Amino acid sequence: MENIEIAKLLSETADLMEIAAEDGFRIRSYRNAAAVIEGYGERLASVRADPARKLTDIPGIGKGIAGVIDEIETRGSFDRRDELLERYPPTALEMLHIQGLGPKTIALLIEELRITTLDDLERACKEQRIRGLRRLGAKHEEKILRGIEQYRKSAGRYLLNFADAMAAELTAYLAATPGVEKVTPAGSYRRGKETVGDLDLLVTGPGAQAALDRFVAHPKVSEVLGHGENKASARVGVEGLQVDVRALPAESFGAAMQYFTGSKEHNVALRQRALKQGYSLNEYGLFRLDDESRVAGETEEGIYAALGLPFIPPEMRENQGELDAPVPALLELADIRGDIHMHTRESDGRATLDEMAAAARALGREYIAITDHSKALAMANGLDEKRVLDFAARVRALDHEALGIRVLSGIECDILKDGRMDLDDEALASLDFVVASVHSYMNLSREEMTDRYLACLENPYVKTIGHPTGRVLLHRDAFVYDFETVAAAAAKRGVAMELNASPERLDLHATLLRIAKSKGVRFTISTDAHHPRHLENMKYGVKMARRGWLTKADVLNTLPYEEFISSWAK
Ligand code: DGT
Ligand code: CA
Ligand code: CA
Ligand code: ZN
Repeated sequence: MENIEIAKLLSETADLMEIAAEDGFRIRSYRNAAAVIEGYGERLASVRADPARKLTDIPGIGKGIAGVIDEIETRGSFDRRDELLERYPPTALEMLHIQGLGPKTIALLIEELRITTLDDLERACKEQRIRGLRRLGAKHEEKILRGIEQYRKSAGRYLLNFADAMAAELTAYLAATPGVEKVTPAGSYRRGKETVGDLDLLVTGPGAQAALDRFVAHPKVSEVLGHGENKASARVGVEGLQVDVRALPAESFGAAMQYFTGSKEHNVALRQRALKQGYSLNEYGLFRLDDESRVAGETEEGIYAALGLPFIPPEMRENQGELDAPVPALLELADIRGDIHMHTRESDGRATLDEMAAAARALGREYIAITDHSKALAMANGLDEKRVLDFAARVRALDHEALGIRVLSGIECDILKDGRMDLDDEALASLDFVVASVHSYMNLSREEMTDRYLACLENPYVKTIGHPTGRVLLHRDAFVYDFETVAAAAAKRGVAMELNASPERLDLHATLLRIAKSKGVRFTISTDAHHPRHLENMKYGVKMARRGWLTKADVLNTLPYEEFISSWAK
């Protein structure tokens, strides 16, 4: 059995153990082992076959797990998994992905209501059979129904950072095949879409077909879906992301990149334009209709140029007017100078101010704002007024020269239900930077939520609205409110809107960025980092900004520090 299959069995079993409320330590050891095995460079089968070696020599694999692996290699499963699968239907694993359903509730639903499919679960909610079960009420029924809907919409899609890691690994791997000249990602991933359905990779060079053979033999491939002369498709990783790899001749590589980057809608519009100009466009090139001669195909630029168009950046290829408007000079990662929304151990972050500052400096940032949570988020140990004043004084006393980066004292202040700020004016006034965010009462009516944001914009200390729609990708929909009205008010009040660069949020998204920009809004792009590593997520924010056609001038944290500080004068 391949490592990836073993890893998958362990990881699924850990999920089932969670539903069975087994010991947390044990569950973690299964998850840990699954991660180790997935990333292990050599087949476990060959370690087992070698009398000089033991599975337990691999860090992360103890005696218990080694025994389980032996069992898996001998009969394809193991006792604990079989027991759990007898108790719980396979749908239990799916149910874990539904927002609002924890392992305890799932166990209850299965044991008390004999729920075995998502349809069962949906019916039980609609027939109001969930209320009355221990701890559960009508609210849970609504929440589960919303969760099911969300799950059905998001099933089979993956976050951009996950696709990014897989794309980087596979691109490097394929590029190392002798005779491969270029490996390029295409599809929604190249367009920087916030979630991807599958990953599309294009390969060219005399070794391209050998690269397909190598691809299907990659240790992370869990299932080969197809393997022909010019294309191979497979599922990779425990998560089962589909990857399509295509081998292409050099003379049509540009045409293929254009075609397979999409979007489909952009391609349709482009083909229509080509036809009007007397050409046909397909994945092999741009051809004259009269004599079928090839006009372009080696590069994407050549194709756009032959059609009288500038090069259209992949992020703009969504058929949202990009063929008819001048192409703006889109924002680039190198334009970003500051990162002005991040957390430390003061609230729910994982590192200290010094550690965050050092990591941000290493990424070339010139300034950061530390914006821990305010007291309404008690679970995150949010700051009250006294702690805010102390913190502001502490930051004022920092030796910024020695730190090598400017640190702004800030807060991510909760917007209360009625739109008031969670902290008093004195506390807010002591800080350099205030992000105002909604983290509670997320299901208010459209009117109430609109009024809440409008009231918040009246506060003179608020500099930017954090993650303005509250969406959590694949999990939670955006809040419902009159976005245009709020954006117009923000522009008028000189309050910016945040583009939260966390790959779980990417909030605002492209459409709303364009609407807000049309209302005169300026933007901040921040990582909302809770760990130094998250500071690298800025690149996803920049991708989304490009999808929203933003330029450097639209984004305040592209300004040098002094100008950034003075840009908030109202
Ligand atoms: P995804 O994978 O759902 O996130 O979205 P895409 O855009 O990556 O879609 P995918 O993987 O099905 O196909 C990759 C690109 O190939 C797509 O963006 C445009 C092109 N393509 C695929 N099928 C068609 C088609 O039937 N017509 C046209 N014009 N283009 C297509
Ligand atoms: Ca795709
Ligand atoms: Ca595809
Ligand atoms: Zn937040």
